[in-house]
Amino acid sequence: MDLEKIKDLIKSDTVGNRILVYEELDSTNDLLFKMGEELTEDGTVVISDYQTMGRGRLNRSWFSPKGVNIYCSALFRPKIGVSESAVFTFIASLALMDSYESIGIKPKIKWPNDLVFDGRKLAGVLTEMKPGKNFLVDFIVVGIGANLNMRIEDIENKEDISAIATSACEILGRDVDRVLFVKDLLTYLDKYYNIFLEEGVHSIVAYWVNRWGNINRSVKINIDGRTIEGVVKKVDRFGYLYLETDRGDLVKVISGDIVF
Ligand code: BT5
Repeated sequence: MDLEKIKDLIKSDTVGNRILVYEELDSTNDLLFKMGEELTEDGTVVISDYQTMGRGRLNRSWFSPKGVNIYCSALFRPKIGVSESAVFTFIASLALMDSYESIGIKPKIKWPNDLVFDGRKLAGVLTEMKPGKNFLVDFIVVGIGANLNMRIEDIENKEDISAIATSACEILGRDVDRVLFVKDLLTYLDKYYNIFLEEGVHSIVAYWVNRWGNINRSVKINIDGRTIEGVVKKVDRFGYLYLETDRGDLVKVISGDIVF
């Protein structure tokens, strides 16, 4: 399988210092989370060519057809409080943005965890955390699903996905090299992880906010079926949004889905 080649290409000290590649898994996040309980090193990466039970947030599923996209997870052992773990979703989005830009695609970030192109979902991030002692993180598993060579015409029978998704090959009109894409992705994850280690959470939030580009813009957010609208005033170190509504209230949004 071509993805095996990635093991020879990554030379970083942290992200990808150990890479496990599988033909098939239920979910890369599930395997790495189990490994994390047994003291797996910071930066360990699991990649699978296919997932039978790929997961999104809130018990949603992540469609993971064989041999076309990237499904990978990375384990981190940062010294941060449990409430700060959302910064790893930001680290993954930044790495994904840079990786897609390297192949000529400029996606947009959709808070909190999506990459979209022309309003269609190109990639998603699932960050899961094991709490340790004293409200500190034991470990974090960041799962990344990146659509590369999946053809929307091939998944027309999966209407829930084909109506909202896109992929690199749909945008570029040609297939992309999955190995080179994962190489970039892990290299950029390592870059942003090191920025986080050297400069802290604030620096990553600042990079992310800058790329997101929605400060002082009006957004609509769906929260459990209710939509609220307001102007984004800030994003804090926990990844929460602060919206100013037209009544002048400042509302803190912890989770939800941005509506276009
Ligand atoms: C996400 O959740 O976007 C996080 C996706 C993370 C997937 C990776 S793959 C490697 C690792 N192992 C796992 O088991 N998971 C991670 P969320 O924001 O909840 O979005 C889920 C929604 O996206 C679904 O309900 C669908 O509407 C849509 N969706 C599912 N599969 C998709 C795909 N391949 N492309 C685009 N949209 C998809």
